[in-house]
Order: sequence, then C-alpha cells, then structure tokens
Amino acid sequence: MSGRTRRLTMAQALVEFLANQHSERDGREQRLFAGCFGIFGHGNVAGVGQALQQYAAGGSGGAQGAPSEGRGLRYYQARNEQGMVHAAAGYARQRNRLATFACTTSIGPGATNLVTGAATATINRLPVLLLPGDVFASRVGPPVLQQLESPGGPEVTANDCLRPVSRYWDRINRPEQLPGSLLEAMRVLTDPAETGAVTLALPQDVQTEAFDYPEELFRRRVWHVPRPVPEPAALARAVEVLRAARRPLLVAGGGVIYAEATDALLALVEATGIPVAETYAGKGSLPYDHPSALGAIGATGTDGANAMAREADVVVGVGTRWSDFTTASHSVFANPEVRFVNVNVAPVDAFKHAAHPVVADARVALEALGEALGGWRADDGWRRAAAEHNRAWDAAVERVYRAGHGPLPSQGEVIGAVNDAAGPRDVVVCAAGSMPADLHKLWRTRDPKGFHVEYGNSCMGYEIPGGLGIKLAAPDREVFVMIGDASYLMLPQELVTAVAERVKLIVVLVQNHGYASIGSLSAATGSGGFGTRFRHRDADGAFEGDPLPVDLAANAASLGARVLSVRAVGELRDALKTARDSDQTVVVHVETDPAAYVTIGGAWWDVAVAEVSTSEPVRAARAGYERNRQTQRPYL
Ligand SMILES: Cc1ncc(C[n+]2csc(CCOP(=O)(O)OP(=O)(O)O)c2C)c(N)n1
Ligand SMILES: [Mg+2]
Repeated sequence: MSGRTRRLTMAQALVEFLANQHSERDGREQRLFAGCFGIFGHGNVAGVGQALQQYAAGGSGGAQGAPSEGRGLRYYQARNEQGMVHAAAGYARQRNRLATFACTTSIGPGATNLVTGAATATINRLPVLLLPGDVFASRVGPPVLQQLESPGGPEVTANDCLRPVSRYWDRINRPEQLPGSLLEAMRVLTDPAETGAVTLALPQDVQTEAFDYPEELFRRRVWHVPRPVPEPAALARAVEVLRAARRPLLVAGGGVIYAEATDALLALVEATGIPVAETYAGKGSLPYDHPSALGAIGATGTDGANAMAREADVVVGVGTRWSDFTTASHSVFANPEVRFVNVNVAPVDAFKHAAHPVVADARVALEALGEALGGWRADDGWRRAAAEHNRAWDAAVERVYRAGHGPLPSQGEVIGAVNDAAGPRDVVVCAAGSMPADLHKLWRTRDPKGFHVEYGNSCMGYEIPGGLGIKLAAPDREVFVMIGDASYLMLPQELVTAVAERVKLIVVLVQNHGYASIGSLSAATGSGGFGTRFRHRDADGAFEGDPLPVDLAANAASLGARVLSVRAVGELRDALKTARDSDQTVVVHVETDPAAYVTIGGAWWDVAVAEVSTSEPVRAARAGYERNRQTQRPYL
C-alpha cells in the first residue's frame, strides 16, 4: 500500500475505475468497457454526467464510431434506456462476453426503462453494467421528482425493480462503499457462469460527494476470464456413457460460441462422426454445409435434427440452457432410454435433465472429450443418416428461398435474398415474431458469429439497438437487422443513435400488418388470430376493419435512415446490393404475404389451451393439446 489517495467524487472514481478495467482470455487482453451509454436527467447529469465529461476518451474513435482504445471512457448518447442495454448486450455477445458497455440513467422512468433490457441480458447470460441514478441518500426534502414513495419504506426505490433481473445488485449509499462493490461487480461480469446484468444504483447526492479514494483503486486491472477444466472423474463418466452410445447426438448451445470452441467441436465431430444440432444461441457452431450439421433443433428445428433427436440414446448438451424451444417442450428426445451428458460452465445448466454433469469450459471439455474418446466413432449408418439429412434439408431450404410466391413475396424468400446478399462473415440479427423461427430453420450460417438471434427473452425491440451494439463490436462485418413491423414499432429509436454515430446498419423491415406469429398461435389454439392484426376497429368491435394508414418507411426516413421500399424479390435483391454499397444506415422496407408460412420442419411447443370454452375451435384445439402433452416427459 502506498497510502496515497485522490480526492474525487464517487462518480469520478467510478468512471476512472471503469476506464482501467480489462479482461483477458487465452493471453488476449481488451478493455472491459468500450464506453458508457447514457441519457441524462437530474439523477445523473451532475454526477456521472460530470465525471464522463471529465474523463471523456480523446480521439475520433476510429472508423464507424468504433470504441476508442485511448484512455478515459467514451460517452454514447442514446434515445431509450432499454435500447442502451440491448446495445450493450449485443456488443457483449458479439465480443463473446469479454467486453461490454456501462449504461447510466437518471432516476425514476430512466431507471425503470432498464428493466426489460436487464432481463434480456440476464436470461441470455450477457454481461452489462447498469448505473441507474437513485433518490437522495441524505433524505433531506423528499420526495424528489420521480421518487416512488413505496409502502415498503424509504429503503425501497424504483431501482429495486432491477433486483430480480440482475446477477448482482447494490446501492452505493456512501462514497466509501464504492470500491468493494465495484470489485464484486467486475467479478460477476467476467465470470462466465454468473454473468448477466449487474446493477449499481447510485443516489444522486452520493454521486457528487468527494472522498479520498486510495490510488490503488485506479490501477490497471485485468480480470482473467477462466476456462474451468472438467473434473477427471466427471469426464471419465461422460466418456463411459458416450462409448456405450449407439445413437449419440450433440446439441451445441451458445456456450460453444462464447468459449470459441467451434474448432474443438469440428475436430471432435471429424474424429467421432457425432451429428450436431444447434440451439438458437448455438447456431453457427458448425458451418451449415458440414455433413454432420443437422442445423436447428426443437420447436423450430429441421426434420433431420428432430428425427435423430427422437432416436438418440445419448444426448451431449454443450453450452446450452435447454430452453423449451430446444427440447420442443420436453417432447423431442423420445427414446425411453435417452441419457444426457451436459458440458456447461454453469452448474445450473450442467445438471439439467438429470445429466452426467461436466462443469467446464466448452472448449477445454470438448478437447478433453476428444482425447479421452480415443478412436471411438459413432456408428457409420448413424453418421451417414446425418449427412443425408443435411443434403435433404438444404434442398428444402433452397425451395423455400426460391418459392416464387406472389404477388407479395413470402418471408422465406426474403430470408433467402438476405442470405444471398450477406457475405460469409456478415451477421444476421433478429429477436421476436415469426422471423426467428424461420431464420433458425433456414439461415445458412457460415461463421460462428454470423447468427445473432436473441431468443432467450425474444424481446421485441432488441433488433435495432442490438444491431447497433454488434456493429460497434464488429465494424468489419455487415450487420443485417431483420425486424417485423410490430417489433419495429416497439423500439425504432436507436436508428437515430446509429445515424448520429455513423454506425452503418442494414435493416430489413418486414411489413405484414400485425403480430403475425402470435396470430398463427392464436389460430392454432382456436382463437382465429383475435387481436393480432393491425386494422381499424370494425362495427363489431374487432380489429378487422380497414388497413391502417401507417407508413413505417416514412417513419424510418424521418429518423435519418436512408430508406428503400420494395415489393418484389428482384427489387429486394437490388436494394440489398445498394444497401451493401452504401456507407450509411439503410432501411429496406418490404411487404410480405403473412399467409405464406414456412411449412418445413418444426415440432410441438407447449402453449396451454383453455380447458373449457364456448368455442368449438378452442375445444378442438384443447383436444389436440392434450394429445400432444402425452409426448411430453420429464428427463429424470
Ligand atoms: C416486448 C415483447 N412483447 C410481446 C412479445 C410477444 N410477441 C412475440 S412475437 C410478437 C409479434 C411480433 O410481431 P412482428 O414483429 O410484426 O413479427 P411477426 O410476428 O409479424 O413476424 C409478440 C407480440 C414479445 N416477444 N416481446
Ligand atoms: Mg408483423
């Protein structure tokens, strides 16, 4: 201890600390925080806002608004606090969780706007640091503007909403509390098993209070992101189970990609012939045209992945949290003898489905598995079946891509045109609506970072801010944001941020006049699409009247984007070329036929249907539901 101190406000100490944090994995170091998104109000303008000004990163920040590598912490102005968190999460995911952004907000609505973004980050296990302002710790003269006054007492503020959606939550009531809390916050952010949203609520008076902070707090710090090795006995048990397998299947989740384990996976697959199916977060683990690549699994899976899943006797889940979409609500693994081996850095996931748990980093574990399996190979017929499924599925995808539907194109053709326009390293982004399912089935992924569908929270509105974060993380890739009309209406405003930062996105806005995906779900559960079309209210009170005079192309243009409107696939292909050549954000507006569904692939998904009803279609749907539920089973 030098014993030296520096007199700084709590906010200044916080910002200087964040500017000095780094992460390291495999010998590569990077800054942990690329910058700080913020919207100022009375709860942060004179505290964190003043500090960000004082420590503003110098320099232009490089091409496409890339985060500055210089000292200080760069401030990024945003338009909606939820959007800031999505941008931070998109950035973190693209950087394999090794770097992220901080987000500063005022108190009250600025803070509560963080909640949905925080939940999305936490569900997807993505690190984001949230710094909402909070009410005066001094409690002189309450209530301050936007103070909640909870019956739970003055300790409870609007920021307590962030507790259940944060992996670490603290309120800094005195400036000297900051150092200890910061170290905890960094530990959680950089721990692959614990990571998610981290919230430090900052009372507005405490942000501005001076304290003699020890100089050591501000030294350059490197947080080593671990690659936990498997316990030898656990690995041995997993190997024994696999060696006995006759129909093994590997399910690759997001952990494969975050751990940069795709080469290790490829080596294991080539050595053993084990077929691989992919979750949403794991899509891209193998290139789509590898003979062992079965593509998407589960409710939105390919025929091959789901057929082999039904027969599999040993399922190796790697880096997956086993969501209901992956398991088709516990119906897709239908072999009564099926057993699971789960490789996961998080014990909570490793133990799911009563698996043989291998708590470890995906890359280390896949390498160790390969070595321990020696010359073991999956049955030749099983391996050939996977290759056959791969070829058949790609032919089916090709037919969807070139369906020639008219007069309006089908969504599958739009996806085909975007896939053709995208280079192998480019990124497709989506989150909610009917497109995630279609992308999961149809997108030909050629790069581990090429498929970015947020399907942990499937949060309408993630697409544009998420795309912004991705482009900030990977300025050398084109980012194709695919977004439905309703998701666009939910959160378009970070288009303004993309324009302001000169960050180029290609947004493909698919207009089908409503919540088409939920419309299909409503029809499938007997309610005929009730309340899901964007129409005027008609004489019967239903939303079945005239189309609405809503012009989303004009809306996007009004936010500063270049807009190209197209009505046919040929025009779409031309527009995508123009968009590629452009150096500014382009929104390609395309109307599709909502009745032209992708009918290939898929499996059941558990959505409960009314047990009693006056409606015959609902009663019929309930009967079907009860039949489907028979296929659901616990994995014990
Ligand atoms: C914030 C949020 N609210 C509600 C939902 C439920 N939801 C899932 S998809 C969907 C409709 C999305 O409509 P759109 O973006 O136009 O895509 P489409 O279904 O028409 O393809 C809704 C309401 C959600 N996922 N996220
Ligand atoms: Mg829609």
